[in-house]
This record gives sequence, C-alpha cells and structure tokens, in this order.
Amino acid sequence: MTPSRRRLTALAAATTLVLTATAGVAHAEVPPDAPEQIRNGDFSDGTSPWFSYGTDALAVTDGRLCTTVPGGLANLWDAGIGQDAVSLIAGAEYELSFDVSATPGSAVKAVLQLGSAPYTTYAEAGATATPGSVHVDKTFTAPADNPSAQLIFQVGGSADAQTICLDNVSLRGGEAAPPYEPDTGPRVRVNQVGYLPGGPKHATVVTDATDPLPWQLRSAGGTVVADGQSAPRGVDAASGQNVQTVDFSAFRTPGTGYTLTVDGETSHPFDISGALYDRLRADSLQFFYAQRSGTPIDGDLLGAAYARPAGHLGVAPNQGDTDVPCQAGVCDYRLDVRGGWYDAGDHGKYVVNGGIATYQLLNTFERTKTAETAAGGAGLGDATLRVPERGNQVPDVLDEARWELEFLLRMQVPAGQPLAGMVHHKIHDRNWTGLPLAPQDDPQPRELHPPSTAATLNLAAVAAQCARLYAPYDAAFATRCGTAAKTAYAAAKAHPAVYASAADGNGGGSYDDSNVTDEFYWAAAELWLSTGDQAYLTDVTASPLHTADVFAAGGAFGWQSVAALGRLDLATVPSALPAADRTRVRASVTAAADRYLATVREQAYGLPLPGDAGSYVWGGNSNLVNNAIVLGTAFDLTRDARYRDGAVQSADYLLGRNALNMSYVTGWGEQHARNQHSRIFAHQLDPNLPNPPAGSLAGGANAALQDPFVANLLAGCKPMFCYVDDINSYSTNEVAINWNSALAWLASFLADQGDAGAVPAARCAVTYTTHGSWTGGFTTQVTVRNTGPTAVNGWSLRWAFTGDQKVDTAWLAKVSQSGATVTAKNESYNAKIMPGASITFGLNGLTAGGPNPNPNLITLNGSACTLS
Ligand code: 9MR
Ligand code: 9MR
Repeated sequence: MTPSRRRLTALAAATTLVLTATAGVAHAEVPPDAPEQIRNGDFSDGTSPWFSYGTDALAVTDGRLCTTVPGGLANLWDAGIGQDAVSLIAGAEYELSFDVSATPGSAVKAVLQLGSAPYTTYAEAGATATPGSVHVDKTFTAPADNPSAQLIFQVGGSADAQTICLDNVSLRGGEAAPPYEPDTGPRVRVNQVGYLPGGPKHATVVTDATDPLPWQLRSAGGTVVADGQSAPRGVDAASGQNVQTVDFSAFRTPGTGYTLTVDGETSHPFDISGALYDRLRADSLQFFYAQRSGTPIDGDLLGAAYARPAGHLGVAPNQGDTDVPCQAGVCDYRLDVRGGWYDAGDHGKYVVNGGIATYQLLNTFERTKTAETAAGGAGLGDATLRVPERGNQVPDVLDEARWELEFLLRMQVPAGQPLAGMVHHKIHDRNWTGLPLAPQDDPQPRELHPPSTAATLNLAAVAAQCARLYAPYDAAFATRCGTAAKTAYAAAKAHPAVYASAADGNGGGSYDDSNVTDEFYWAAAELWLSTGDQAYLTDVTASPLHTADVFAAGGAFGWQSVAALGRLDLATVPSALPAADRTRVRASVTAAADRYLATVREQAYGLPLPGDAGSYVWGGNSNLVNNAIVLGTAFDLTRDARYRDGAVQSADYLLGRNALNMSYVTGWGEQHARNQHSRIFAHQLDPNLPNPPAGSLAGGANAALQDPFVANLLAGCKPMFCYVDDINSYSTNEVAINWNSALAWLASFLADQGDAGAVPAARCAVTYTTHGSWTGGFTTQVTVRNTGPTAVNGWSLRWAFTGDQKVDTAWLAKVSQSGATVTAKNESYNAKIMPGASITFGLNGLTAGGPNPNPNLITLNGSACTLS
C-alpha cells in the first residue's frame, strides 16, 4: 500500500480507532527520514522474522500477514503475533503505525515491550479491528533504551475464533543501528586450550601481508622456543579474510602459557599437554545431567548454581509430563512420558533428536570395546561423572544415556491402541514460552504429537544398541529394550511413510523429515548387530544406502540424516558380516575420512567443513564435529595417524582457531561462548541464573541468519562471522543435546590420544577361534604369538564381548570379566612368550541368546594385536 493510500485509510478508519495512551506522551514530530526499525513490515519477504504464539501458523495472504486465533482465550495476551530485536533509544521519538483487520471482529493491542519477564511496556496502541482494515498511528517518546525490544500484537481474548491480518507495520524513529563490530582480539588465532605434544599444531594469522612472515613461539617466561616462517594462504572464503598459516607441530615440549607471535600480534596463551582434554570428556557429558527432565538437579553434584527442582512432573504450575494428552484429534489416550533430557534451550522433548544424542553417548561407550586407544575405558567407567547413579557399578555414561532411553521407551504407542508400536514424534508446550523460564515454572499444557516413522525407527535403533550394551549390567532392561526395538521396527515397516509435518512447529521445533530410508538402514543395522538375526541383515543389504556414499561434505550425519550411523557401526561393531562386505564398509569410512582430511588441509582455519555459506548452517558446529568423528573412527579402524591428527586438528576451530577468535565451548579457552540460548541457563537475562555449565557447545556460525536478533545485526556476514554470543540468537547460539553428544564423542576420543605420539607397530598376532557353539553356550580357543623383537614377560590379554556373553570356565589362563570386558592373564607357567613363540588358552562361555561374533580388537598389555 502506498503512503498516500495509507493516509486515506487512516482518515476513513478514524471513527473506529481507539488509542490507548500509556507510557510516553503523544508527539507530532518524527522526521520524515527517520529510520525504520521494523523488518519486513510489508510482508514482501514472507513471514520471517515474525512469530506467533497461541495462533495457527502465520501465512502471507494478499500481501498481508494473516492467521486464525481460537475463540475463548481468556486474555488479550493469550495469543500474539510479534517480532523481536526492535531497537529503542531512551528519549527518542517514534511513530508506530499499522493496518489490522479481524473477522468477525475483535480488540487488538500492539505493545512494544521487554520480550521477557517482567515484560515492561514501553508503548502501546489498541484498536477495535473489524473485517475492513483499520489504520492505527501513534507517536511516543521511548521511556528506556532497549536494543532488543519486542513488538507484539496481542490478539487473544475474543469469544469467537478470529481471522487476523496485519499490514504496513512500521516503527520509525531513533537511530539506524550502528554496524556491528565483534571484538575479535589478537589476529593470531590458536586453539586457546592447547595442543597435544605429538599432535598437529597449527595457527591462522589474519594479515594484509602476502609474503611469508616470521613467527616466534614463546614459553610462559617469554623465551623464544621455536620460530619459522608462515605460509600465505590468500583470501579464505569462509571468513573473507586474507590469512596465513603457521605450522609448529615439530615443537613437542609440554608446558603451559605458550604464545605465538606473528606480524606484531601475540595469540591468546595455550598449553602443550597430553592431558588437555581429560576434563572436557567429563564436562561435555555433564551437560546431559543439567538438561534432565523429571528429576531435581542436585547442587552438590553439579554446583549450587545449577540446583533446581524437578521439572514437568505434574506439579503445578506444570501440567506434565506424567499424564500427557495428544494434540486435539491425534489420539484419545494419555501417556506418562516423564524423564528424558530437555532438547535444547526449550523444554521440548523430541524423539529423533533424543535418538541421535543417545546413539552418540552409547557409541562413545561402545568405542571402549573396539578402539585401541579407548580400550582401557577408564575415563568412561563408574564414578567418572557427577550423576546420582555414580557408584552403582555401571559406567556413568550408560546411566546418563539410560535417563533418555527410559523416556524414549515411554513415547511408544501402547499395545491395543491404533498404531501400536509406533513412537510419538515429540512432546512439548502447546505454545512457545519466553526466556528465562525454569522447567518447574512452565505453565503451558504439554501435548503428544502424532507418531512418525522416523521417531519409530530412532527408537528401534537406539533400543537395539541398548539391548547389547546393557546386557552385562541389567539383563532385564536389555531385554525390555530388545523387545521394544523389534516391535518398533515391525511397526515402522507396517507404516513406512508417516511423516512429521514441517508446519507442526508452534511451541516446539518441528524436526520434520520426509525421507526415512536412512532411518530404516540405521535401525536395521543396529538390530542386526544386536540380534544376529538374518532378516535384519537382509534389510541392511537390500537398502540402496548400503552401497551409497552416505558421508556428506557438510556433515557426515545429523538428526535428519542417519545412514552414516549405521555404516559406522557396521564398520566398528563385531558381527558376522561377510568379510568382503565388511572390507567394503570399512573402506567407505576411510574414503570419507580422506575427503575430510583434504578439507582440513584446504581450509585456512583447518576445519573439516567446506568454506561455502551452505556449509554454515543451524547447529553447524555439530556437523564439523561429526566429520571429525569419521576421522577418529578411521583412525580407530586403521591406526593411520593422519586420521587421528585430522580429528585432533578439528578441535582447534571449536576452541578458538576461527575468524571470531572464540571458543564455542563454555568454560574452555580464553574467550568462550557463555550466553547460549537457554531458558534454564539464562544468566544474560537474569543475573541470578547461571550461564550454561562448562562443556556446553554453541550451535555456531549459521550463514542463513534464521532468528530475528541476527537477521539485521549480522546481515551480509561472511559464513564464519555469522555468530553472536547473545541469548537472543537461537539460530547461532543455542545449546542442544545432539550437539553436545557430538562434542562428548570427540572429547572422549581426544582424551584417549594422550600425547598423540607415533603409533607403535603391532607386536602380537592373535587367533580367536570359536570351536563350538550351542544354545546358551560356546567354547573358544585363543592363540597369541609374539611378533615383536623382545620377549613378553607377563601378559594380560583384553577384549570385549558384544552383548550378553559371559565367561564360564577357562584353562591355561586366569580369565575374568567386568561388564563386557574380558581379561585373560598368564598362569605362572606360561608368563613368558619369546619372540616368534605362541601361547594358547581356552574358555567356555554362556550366552542368553544374543550373537557371539569374534571380537575385532584384542590388546596385549594395552597394545592392539593383529587378528586372524
Ligand atoms: O526458544 C526457541 C528455540 O529453542 C528454538 O530453537 C527456536 C526455533 O524453533 O524458537 C525459539 O523460540 C522462539 C520462537 O520461535 C519465537 N518466539 C520467541 C521464542 C524465544 O526466542
Ligand atoms: O537443530 C535443528 C536444526 O537442524 C534446524 O534447522 C532448526 C530449525 O528447524 O531446528 C533445530 O532444532 C531446534 C528445535 O527445532 C527446537 N529445539 C531447539 C533445537 C536447536 O536449535
């Protein structure tokens, strides 16, 4: 609508106009060239960045923003349409104007306010909207500064359902927002935490220079301990900066407080140490306890600032999660879906995202059975985390994952109901809530959303993992998981195309996915690995994904694409997969790792993510971590140090070697993210609340700028700059369980690398032969040959069973078992194995019906043997 038409409409509508004078006195003079503070107020750009609550989805109809509002809402503010990040300057004059219609007709109020409690009003303008458009115009003086105020149209409170439309929303006045300039500190960018003594050590220097520059590495005392020349790299696409790189890998002396100086700039200090990441493993896993729903968080465990009552246990003002109905029309039963983890900064619980996060925690543990550097499993045992279950003889990471597994199992449709065996996609608030909001204070009704094939297959996959991994600790729980997994898989096959709707995103994320071939592949793979049942292998090999390249450059896997989870487990978890297929599956992992390595070399900031804008997406930090996980897995499979070094180097980006000179992990590095979007850890909004706990990973740079706070602030950013450490930016700076689960895997891998020195040659060869197996039992003979140059004097051989196998009796060795881990130690008479000589021992074992494949990792005194 043109301005002149607007004025005419204003006159025509003057009779129905009601102005409510509140904060600010009406003023006449707002200069004609005053800057516009509302984004997309004419809706020519679609619905973004407008949001609503308590209404149906927003849509642009005939150039206006329209939606319907249910009748019978008690208050005007029970439904709203709004925009965040509106800038107000105290004392400046503004003109707020808009056109609004309502059919059949209703009161509407525009409020400029603080977007979170106590929702201070800065100005408001009310109207009685009718089917014909009403124009509202109001001038006021802003009573306060707020660079991020909220404009909300309150549209609830009418007895009848209404169709509401808005157009020409404008707030003119104040000043144009000054260009945002992040403080990026010294131009020499390093891993602010440090480097492993034997590992790669790279830095990036932002400079105008195009010729190599001299660099100096200094000890904490200021002595130059190494120097050299940097390598010009030209303009880096991801950051838009001209950069050079420094490689000081040859310097291996442990110490603290090193700095790197290039081009007159000195980096943040960092350490060189083999123990850098020991605490990061625990910190990153600790995030999950902090996110637990349905249980009080114990301040003695997590720190007093994090203590809180249980959330969503049906205690007022909470309305859930112990007896939750479906959305209207979806089902007529109610479920107890207490527990689990809150997904992210919101209080929603989503099965597909819970699925991948649980997978990654379980896989972090399963790696202790299959990876040489993790085989000790010490960092992942019982009493390694601050969780209430510590000391129960079960590895704490399994206790934590179980908290979510129990919730996921509750989301399964009970027998006797329509779609029995399927799994509800998600449960969350009916409407979006504001920030901050403690879980126990959430007053919104909670609702189950329809079952989906994707959610059903997520449960099938992780419950299958559960069946094998918990068998040594809690056979009954493992059996319950196994049954649920099989039921879910069968239900998914019966209902293979039930998709969550992309439009179902009010009050919670949609997590929609309309391609579930990858979920089918992943679930079939996990069921095959846990049951050894041929039918699942048939489905695995029949999937076109089994031979496809499933490792995307921009992210090997994620909540929406899970084929690589199946592929990685087929490559690493022992099974009776035919040898040729296993070889091919493993080669697909190393081929992907080769490509990620090439990307690490190509990127001047040394990360395994391409430099184009399309690779910097919502949660992109988890994508680069997941690519690093493929590198780590390739190392576990091959012992080729190039892959390990690629994974180690990937951590540099997360911990400060990036365009913003920012560590994305709270509490780690000199300059780290601390204001992530979270209703619980909302310190930025309320100083009485804590920041996210140490070890919380921010979503990271997102070139699509998908929240209103960054849409203006960062407009035009180069991909690596599209991030701000502000609680309002949920599309660049949220926390989420699937991002921290990726960090936990990588942190655990890094902690396991110690100094990351040379990989020793194998010094032993083992033949592991199961001579006979029968229902409930098997007999195995193990021969160890010393292939090294020196005698072995005293040996301890270790491997892990896949699932429910138990050692019964043994001969010619002392054999013991803890969890799934079997340790065979020499008798006094066979302690010595001369070079070239062998010893043999045997054992009888029991199974509860699970498969009994040969282990694919056997260590002698901690070092891997070759297997035949
Ligand atoms: O807080 C929500 C965050 O967890 C989600 O990732 C995001 C996108 O679904 O939405 C956030 O909630 C905002 C909502 O979408 C619009 N109104 C403001 C809410 C809080 O910032
Ligand atoms: O991680 C999700 C990301 O891949 C999507 O692009 C985004 C928008 O749909 O949603 C992200 O997930 C959010 C979820 O919808 C609601 N809880 C917070 C999640 C993290 O931001």
